[in-house]
Amino acid sequence: MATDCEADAHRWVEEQAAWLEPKRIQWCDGSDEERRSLTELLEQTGNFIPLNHRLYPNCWLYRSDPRDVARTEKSTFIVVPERDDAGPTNNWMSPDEAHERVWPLFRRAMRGRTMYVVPYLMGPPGSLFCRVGIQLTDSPYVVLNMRIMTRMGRVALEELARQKRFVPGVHALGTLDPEHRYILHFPRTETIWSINSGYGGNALLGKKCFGLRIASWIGRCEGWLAEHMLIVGIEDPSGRTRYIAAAFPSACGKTNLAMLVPPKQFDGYRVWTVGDDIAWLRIGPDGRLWAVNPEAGFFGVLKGTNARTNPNAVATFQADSIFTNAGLTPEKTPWWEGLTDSPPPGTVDWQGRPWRPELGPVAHPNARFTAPAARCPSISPHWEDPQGVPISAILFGGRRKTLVPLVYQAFDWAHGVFLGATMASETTAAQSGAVGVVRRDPMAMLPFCGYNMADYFAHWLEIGKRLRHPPLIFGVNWFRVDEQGRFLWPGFGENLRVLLWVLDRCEGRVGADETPIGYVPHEHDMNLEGLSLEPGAMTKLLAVDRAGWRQETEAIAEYFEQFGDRLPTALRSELVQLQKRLG
Ligand code: OXD
Ligand code: MN
Repeated sequence: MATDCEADAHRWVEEQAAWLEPKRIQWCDGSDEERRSLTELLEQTGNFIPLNHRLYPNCWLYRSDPRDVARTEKSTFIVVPERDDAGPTNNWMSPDEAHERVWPLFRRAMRGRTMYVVPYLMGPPGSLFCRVGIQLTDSPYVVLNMRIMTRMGRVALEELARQKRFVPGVHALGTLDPEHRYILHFPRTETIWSINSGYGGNALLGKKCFGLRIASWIGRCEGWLAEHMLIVGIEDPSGRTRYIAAAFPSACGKTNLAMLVPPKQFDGYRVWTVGDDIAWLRIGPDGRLWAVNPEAGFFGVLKGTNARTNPNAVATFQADSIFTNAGLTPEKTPWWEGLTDSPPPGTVDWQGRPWRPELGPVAHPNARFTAPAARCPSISPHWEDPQGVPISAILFGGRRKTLVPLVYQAFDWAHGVFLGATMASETTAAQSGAVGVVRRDPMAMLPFCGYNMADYFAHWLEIGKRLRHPPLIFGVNWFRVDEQGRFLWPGFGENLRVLLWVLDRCEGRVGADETPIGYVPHEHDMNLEGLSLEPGAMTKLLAVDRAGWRQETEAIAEYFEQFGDRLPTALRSELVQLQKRLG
């Protein structure tokens, strides 16, 4: 006997099929057989190219449409009756407009094509965090990616029978025309529609659409958090592991931090990867914050990834992975900027053209790998624990050339929420648009919050009140440069030094300088052994430039304006106090 939820799912699939009019419907089971047949089908298109199976077993290179290479934030909408409920930082559409203007684009959108029904899980099976999504799609590439990024197929159908509801998502490739591209989220009905893109966050609906935008709204209603955060465990030589969750905007090194390899001076330390992009966090019965990674794979940025910067990622994507928009060497291996010094002669670029420097980069700057988390050498033995892992510290980081110190600690939870709410970063290639412009990206959730950002801040403040043992909150910035534009901090594995200071603070083992912006490390409390920095670099990295921060508070005041009365008074008062401390 089908449960109500299963019956609802079947009814919904039939209704959608009547509108989309696919030639056939295929329910995906996640089997190897299914993967093989989808792969064969895609290979026939010429855009899905088998890689050298000796060097990259079971790996493929995919070339997307050149107009469809990154998340398109301008096409991404929160659909709720009142504009104010989407808030000033989201694109808003009314449900009526969505039905009148966007739903007709889906009419017969799958004509002559197969509609894949992709049941998937977000969260480990059997966990309180676990949710079911069902994505309809006419893209076999999307199915193959969802198969890596989520627990997909039979396991999700089994869970469906146990759940009361699922998150429906309809995805159609359409014409890929960016002018008619829409990624719509209906938080009230927990529904997603996406048309005219087949790329990443626009099309793999489990990730940003469900995992963050819809889940952030569900979390608000149910009292938990869905965040754009990596989760990493640090094991010390005594064998004790503590966990940190960290929010950074796209393409700021989240995957590298999640898979960090300790520098050689840190013998006996191990770093464990729990997740690299999304954390769902709940208050545990012990009053601490517990986190799971709801995904099952990594959709990481290739640019700059190599055996030195991220050996764990390189080992992860060495098999069973998909490379999107990388170049291709004559040896049939993928190539991207930063993999080696220069591409081997005869390399073709991400669009399949024999590469010449005039053509621009070999790989698209937002070229990605899709790889199973279970393949990662540093994957935590606890990454699928149903209750998640306990979080000792939360980091908020951005890409800032100036002003923001390497690390500083918020005075308390409310100040930490202020710190997250006001973080800013220079834009990267992960989103369409200009690169390198400083924009406010609160909690790195600017493009991912499914409701009014001011209410989201209030929700964070509420969570803090309910936490008996809240994690400490820190700001970090790996991207400071000197007058010549050179990075002051080496980053990558060396970031462990910062994480250890953070954990020392959590244990109350070290003091700090109380500055107007928060607690800043005493240089002697950071383990800098074996690190060769420019003379004076540490002083610059830890300096608090009062005049610069005074200007920053003006920019923050202006940015807060847009939230009007909805901005929690606690944040306004944090700003006033900061201004006072700055004098
Ligand atoms: C991502 C992103 O793909 O943040 O993770 O853009
Ligand atoms: Mn991300």
